[in-house]
Amino acid sequence: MNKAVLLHTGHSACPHDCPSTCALDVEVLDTSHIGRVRGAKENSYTAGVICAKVARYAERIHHPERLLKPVIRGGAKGEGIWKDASWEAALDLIAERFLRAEAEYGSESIWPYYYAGTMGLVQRDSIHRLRHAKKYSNQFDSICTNLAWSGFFAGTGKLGGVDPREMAKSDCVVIWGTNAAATQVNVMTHAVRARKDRGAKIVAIDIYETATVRQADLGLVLKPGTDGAFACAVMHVLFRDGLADWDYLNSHTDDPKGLEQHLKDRTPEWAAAITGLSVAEIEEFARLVGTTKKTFFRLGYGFARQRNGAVNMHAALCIPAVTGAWKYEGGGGFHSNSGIFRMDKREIEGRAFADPSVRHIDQCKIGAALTGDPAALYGGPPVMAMLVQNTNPANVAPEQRLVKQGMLREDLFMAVHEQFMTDTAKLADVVLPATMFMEHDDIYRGGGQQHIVLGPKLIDGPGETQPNLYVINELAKRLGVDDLPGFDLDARTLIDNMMAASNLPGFDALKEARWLDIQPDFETAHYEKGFSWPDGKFRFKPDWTGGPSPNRPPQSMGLQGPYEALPQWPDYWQAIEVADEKHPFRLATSPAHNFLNSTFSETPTSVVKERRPELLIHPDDAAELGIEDGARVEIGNDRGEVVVHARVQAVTKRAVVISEGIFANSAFERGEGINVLTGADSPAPNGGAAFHDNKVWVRLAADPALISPLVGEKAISAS
Ligand SMILES: Nc1nc2c(c(=O)[nH]1)N[C@H]1C(S)=C(S)[C@@H](COP(=O)(O)OP(=O)(O)OC[C@H]3O[C@@H](n4cnc5c(=O)[nH]c(N)nc54)[C@H](O)[C@@H]3O)O[C@H]1N2
Ligand SMILES: Nc1nc2c(c(=O)[nH]1)N[C@H]1C(S)=C(S)[C@@H](COP(=O)(O)OP(=O)(O)OC[C@H]3O[C@@H](n4cnc5c(=O)[nH]c(N)nc54)[C@H](O)[C@@H]3O)O[C@H]1N2
Ligand code: SF4
Ligand SMILES: [Mo]
Repeated sequence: MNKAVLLHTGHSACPHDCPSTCALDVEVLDTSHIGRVRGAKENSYTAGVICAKVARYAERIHHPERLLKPVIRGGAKGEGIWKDASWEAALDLIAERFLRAEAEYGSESIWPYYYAGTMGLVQRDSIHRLRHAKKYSNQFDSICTNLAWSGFFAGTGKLGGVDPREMAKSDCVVIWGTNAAATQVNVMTHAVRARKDRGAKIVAIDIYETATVRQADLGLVLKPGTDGAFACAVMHVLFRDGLADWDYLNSHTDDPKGLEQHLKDRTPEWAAAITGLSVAEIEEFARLVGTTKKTFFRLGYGFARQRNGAVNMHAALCIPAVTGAWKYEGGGGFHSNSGIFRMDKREIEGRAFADPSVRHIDQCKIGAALTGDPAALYGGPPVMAMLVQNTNPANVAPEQRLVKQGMLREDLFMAVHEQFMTDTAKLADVVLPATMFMEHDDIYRGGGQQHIVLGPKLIDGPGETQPNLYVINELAKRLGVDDLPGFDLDARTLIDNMMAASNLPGFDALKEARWLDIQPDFETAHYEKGFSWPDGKFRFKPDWTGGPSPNRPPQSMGLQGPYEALPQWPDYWQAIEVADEKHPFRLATSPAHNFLNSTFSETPTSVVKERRPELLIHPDDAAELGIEDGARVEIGNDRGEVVVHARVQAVTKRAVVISEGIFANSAFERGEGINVLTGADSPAPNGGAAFHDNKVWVRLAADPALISPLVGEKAISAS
């Protein structure tokens, strides 16, 4: 028990990459310690509820293994020998190596690499100011949202939808392809309210019995990558049984007659064979959503992490357009609100100095890029130096063997700014200690809701930790670009300037108000006056390859994947890794309840609760392979193989296996994580990462001594 007394309750926002962006009340114990963290009761979306891992944030912020001092590599790469350094010396070294790479290979040989460790607009996005000022290589952000966003936007023309709080006013809430009970607990808060207050039904659609499926009134477990087939059969039934809203279809959609015709042979029998669902399940769901007008479709990211994911997202989104659910309060669709915030980040990102001729490198293809694949380098120079901030690619990126092999290159210089000695930091030349969100100022906006929430500094960071902004501004000085506008500003001024440019209140006003609710009105959120295309019609027949789309790669990269083969209408598009004789199983790497990507894989309670990397396998499959519960099993494909422990449970369809969570690579027997098995090939049309779409073989693990040494380890031991 912490004996310190409560100094005051501080207010903040959860900075993690979670659609909920909870408003937080924090027990501040003294100038450097916090106690419990709670969800703000007065915030209408958070509604006093947060996940357990953030409630016990004291475990993470006061963790004994936090990085406290800059260190410089003292032994071979990855060997783990470090020398303490002053900030001055560490930053000087980074600048010297960046300038050397620039002189020898050009500015594009430096690749600042970032992602979503913090979602704060200042601390996350200031890295772009340095990038643009120095004409360093751009990053094409592909690891998370591309497939889902492309699919949603293809229908509506905008990333926005029904107010998520309206879920509480629904008669049926369909939670599709998101394990909300684990990944965004607040969805459950509002859905359960509807069930309590008005007897609403909750439906969950996943590929295994998740916590969300278990809490649902109707749980549908289908085969991975088959949601498009399911959605088509549902719409077939809606048209067949007179449950389509023709008034709505005629006024709000592009070609409903064409759609009806196209779906004629997409029968429940056809879909049952593809999805593994029964005809009765498909009919039941179709009848439910067809007769319950106030049905809220809460569409998640997870079911889009398949190579046909954009098509599946769009197909699911077509259903409320057929039933006309959008017309009703509590009805319609929602995926992300990212299109409703109009915040002017130009100064933070230094967009004024961006040079359109500078290349982009695909974030997911970091392995190929670092190992010199010309296609991944887009004709530019090799990557010779990196600043990695806010992300852990050696663990979370696909094609992990290539990523590690690249990072172990003797001639690559890599600086990592981190809170912990992550898998990525371990492979660095310089590691800089970072503050956590309560130790610096920042501002956040929701993805799964509609608030802008301030996160002011509440306590001092430990040791010599510094915020991301400090690193960027200090490097700018040493790299000779600090005379450009923006580099002399602190976080509060950057926030004030951004808010002023966006016609929104500044830091002090927001500190008082804590958050801004910028929910668009009913008419806008429900697309009453039309969808966001020139003709105002929802598109059943999307323009996948022309026209605008969020996450569209820059022109120099072109469209991605087999985009010519994209189906015209919603359909089952067999672009996934179909199981074959050599790889009879389909593997998904779904999120773990107590981690957030690789974050929290270091906190004691999360580690205890998640235990060890495991594989959920169906009892009938396990029996055929002679695998007992708890056995060491090896899973593999052409990209590699890892050993995990079997958990024999009847929670999936046959031949589907699930490995939850992104455990640290060191949690695996051979020091290689689950992303050894995932691919970095680009799905159509806008790239992305198909983390849940892997064909694999599964077998009882052989004697470890018989297994060949791995790329990363080999390189480490050879150097
Ligand atoms: N506890 C926890 N919370 C998190 C995260 C975490 O790792 N752990 N990650 C955070 C991040 S970065 C994000 S982007 C969000 C993501 O949150 P979600 O939107 O929930 O997306 P995913 O985590 O990718 O997967 C969600 C579910 O989709 C299922 N799924 C996979 N393939 C298919 C399919 O083909 N069809 C269907 N119907 N379902 C499928 C998976 O089994 C999983 O249960 O969550 C955030 N919150
Ligand atoms: N197999 C598999 N792989 C996946 C996924 C999956 O479902 N399955 N999900 C994918 C998805 S959706 C995503 S979004 C990516 C996410 O991947 P990442 O963006 O890499 O997210 P995290 O793993 O949470 O790592 C964030 C890191 O940032 C650090 N950090 C946090 N705040 C700060 C800060 O203020 N400053 C600095 N310098 N560092 C900070 C944390 O300590 C942490 O190590 O992973 C992807 N990888
Ligand atoms: S639910 Fe998501 S946003 Fe809320 S506290 Fe947990 S991780 Fe943060
Ligand atoms: Mo994500």
